[in-house]
Amino acid sequence: MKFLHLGDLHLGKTLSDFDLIEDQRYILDQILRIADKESIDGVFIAGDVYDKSIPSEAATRLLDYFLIELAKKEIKVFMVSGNHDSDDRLNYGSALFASNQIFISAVFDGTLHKQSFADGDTEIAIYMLPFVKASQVRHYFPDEDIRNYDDAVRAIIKNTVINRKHKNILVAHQFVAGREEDPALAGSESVGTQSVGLVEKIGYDCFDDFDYVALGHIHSPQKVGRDEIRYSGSPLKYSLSEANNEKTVPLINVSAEESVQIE
Ligand SMILES: [Mn+2]
Repeated sequence: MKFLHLGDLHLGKTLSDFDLIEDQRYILDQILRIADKESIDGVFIAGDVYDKSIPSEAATRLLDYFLIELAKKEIKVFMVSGNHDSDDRLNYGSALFASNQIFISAVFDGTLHKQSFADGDTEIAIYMLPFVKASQVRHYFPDEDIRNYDDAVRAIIKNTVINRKHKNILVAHQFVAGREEDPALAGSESVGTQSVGLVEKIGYDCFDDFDYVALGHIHSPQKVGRDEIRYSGSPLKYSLSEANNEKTVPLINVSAEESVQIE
């Protein structure tokens, strides 16, 4: 199966007084064209779907348009919440949307939910982790000592049964890094996040069970630790720190082969 990895759409964003909605529609149309041309089976949307927890009407119309166009092409959607999204608002209608292969996981309920698909002899499992803080996770795992983001995500994965014989993909919106300070992390969405440093970071080694990790949160496209743990980056430049970014759309080909192919 072939997937596009998107994140940090920030629909409804304005830069100062400049409304980006037309630029956002333009870039989503380009992504729809890529999806057509490459015969894409599914799209990951790794959080920060909207820019604000109460999105503008124009932003909700644009997401509606994008999801409907994908559904018309019978492209599956795997969407999780980011720190800019309201969990409950993004979760609206998710049980109904699932019947159109639009899978939304925006509220953490104690379980890392997955969707599984057979592709020939290959079973592909797509796990969706909404944006979580330690305080949202702790009470589900009373036996674990959960103090920070790293503890929280590790506890969730540890309490999830993952079959390594399958191709396992995770969609998540978190601040993931190596154990060391990584200069490649320049381009995070906020300087504030970077200055907090290791406290907010999740070590990428907790994702060893996954064949691909589709991350959102950092707006510059980059891998973290290994090629298969990746930030797609935002589709448009949303801050001066992204001025020199080359924006990309990772295309992930998951097959029976040992490793996933990334273009
Ligand atoms: Mn973001």
